[in-house]
Amino acid sequence: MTNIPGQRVFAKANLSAADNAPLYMRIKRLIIEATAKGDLRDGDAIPSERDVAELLSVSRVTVRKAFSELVREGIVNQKRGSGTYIGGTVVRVEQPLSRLTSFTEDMKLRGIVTRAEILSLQTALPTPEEALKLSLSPSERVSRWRRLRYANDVPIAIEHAVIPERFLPDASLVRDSLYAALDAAGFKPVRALQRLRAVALDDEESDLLEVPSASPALFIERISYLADGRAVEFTTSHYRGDSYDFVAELTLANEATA
Ligand code: 16G
Repeated sequence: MTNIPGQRVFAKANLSAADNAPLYMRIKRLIIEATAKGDLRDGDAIPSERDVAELLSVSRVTVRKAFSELVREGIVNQKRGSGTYIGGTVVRVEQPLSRLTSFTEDMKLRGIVTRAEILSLQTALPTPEEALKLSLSPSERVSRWRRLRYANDVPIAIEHAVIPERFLPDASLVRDSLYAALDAAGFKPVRALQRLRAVALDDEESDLLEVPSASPALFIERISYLADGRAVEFTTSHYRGDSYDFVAELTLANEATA
């Protein structure tokens, strides 16, 4: 058995027989308590299923059940062929709700490497909803990008952006950043309205985001505007529920204006 930091936690452990909780829950609790006490830290390796089973005199099936729940809850992550480590694989990002930024800018500020995979790109007449959101006449064409956004190589959002063609006549110019392309064309948005709600991902979205089917996600709709008031972007996105915290600053309502 290799000597790794997590081994001490299990070597000292005593799964109290007086405890009524199922064994796998007691193993989970052991790991969670060790992280709370600082005995196990982010990035620490924990012993293999087989080693934990041996150290605690329990079956491997029990340990597997505890590990798979811990993975699902983002407390540990498993790297194929390498082992189990404390901490989730997904970066967790805080986005202030009052600043208009792009995905690329948001991530760059945090030193996170991003990329965008274009899942589909089309230019067509707007749907009635798109025409309404972007205040377009039904004959004004739009381009639509469906992109999978990665943070440090982990897929964290699916974005569907709709932009009137007149702002970006050559849709192929959009590489990693839509806002950079809009900026280069002289149409970077300066203001946006955003609404968000919780949803469960469908099977296709779960596959793309590499999470179990029906995992929770944030559905976000953004309409952004140019300084002259024209709508330039209508984007709907699904963000993995475990990857983004949206933070809003609240001030006490002034009684005179409330
Ligand atoms: C953000 C915006 C999205 C925008 C994108 C541009 C949210 C919820 N959405 O992801 O509306 O299209 O940034 O990013 O914040 P890009 O310039 O990196 O393509």
